[in-house]
Amino acid sequence: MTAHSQNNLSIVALAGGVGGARLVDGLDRSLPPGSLTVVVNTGDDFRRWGLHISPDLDTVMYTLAGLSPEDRGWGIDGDTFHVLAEARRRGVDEWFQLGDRDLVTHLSRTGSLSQGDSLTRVTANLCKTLGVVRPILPMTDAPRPTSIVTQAGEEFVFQEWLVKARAAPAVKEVRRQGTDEPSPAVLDALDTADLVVICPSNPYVSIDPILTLKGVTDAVRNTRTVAVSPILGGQAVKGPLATMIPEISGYAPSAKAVAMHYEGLLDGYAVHPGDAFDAPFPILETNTLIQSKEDRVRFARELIEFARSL
Ligand code: FO1
Repeated sequence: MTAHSQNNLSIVALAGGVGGARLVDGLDRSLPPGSLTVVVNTGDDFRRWGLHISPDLDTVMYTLAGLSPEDRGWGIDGDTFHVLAEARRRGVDEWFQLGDRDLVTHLSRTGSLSQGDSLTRVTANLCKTLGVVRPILPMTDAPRPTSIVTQAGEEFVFQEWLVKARAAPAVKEVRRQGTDEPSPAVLDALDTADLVVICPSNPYVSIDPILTLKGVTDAVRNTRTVAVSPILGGQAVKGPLATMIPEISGYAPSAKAVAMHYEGLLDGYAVHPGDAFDAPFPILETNTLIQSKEDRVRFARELIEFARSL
């Protein structure tokens, strides 16, 4: 940690999915301007109706814009689905629910990308139109799709496994294709960070896609890093992680199993009451359930205090 930053940490949060977005929202509400950069997984990105969909970028962006539904977490609160209903009326068997207001994001992103803009620039412009001032960086500007290899030997595009197949087929392996180059902005942010926060996101499909980009794990290892467990009392708040852990690692789902996955990277770890274990780094044991806005801010402040004390 650099001397100038004792009072004003420069923080990089690694995030993906709804859990990550909720912590990022708490950090956003607790930290002064200029002190937080969010690096977001784009391994979930895929094409639907010819449009470039970036579910995790949009979940973080809508959450910071105050547009996300609190219960579901993704998409836009109160959105309508007239386009989807019309497509279904015409016989399109559509399983991915794109809302009418949400579609504006995908249309705009796809149009700008097709004119040669980078995903980093496109994301910054989308954020601007929604009044989001925190820098939200896609982990890379090039495609890096995640796929799921099942124990039955099938390979699914990530969203087809998660949404269409309802994450039911047991997972053998998570694969990544495409680039392993992070965007220059991501490397710059990590280079000047005093603290990395690994959000309570799925380690296999949200955080690993970021960590496995060239130079990222080394940068994280060389920076003070705290993670927040996405497993609370053996359960994931949202998503398929609790079944993925035993399927992929052979361990029972626990905060400890996630920490073992991040071996060598953590200087501190936040877990839910009852989830603490003997670890070679300090553990913050506190209520990590952060659904409401108040809880997000309460927890983000506790986490920053904890990280400062390390
Ligand atoms: N998740 C679902 O379970 N069903 C959907 O139909 C769905 C649509 C959707 C549309 C836009 C968007 O940004 C996210 C959407 N999600 C949907 C969520 C998304 O599949 C996952 O939350 C993330 O990819 C997991 O990180």
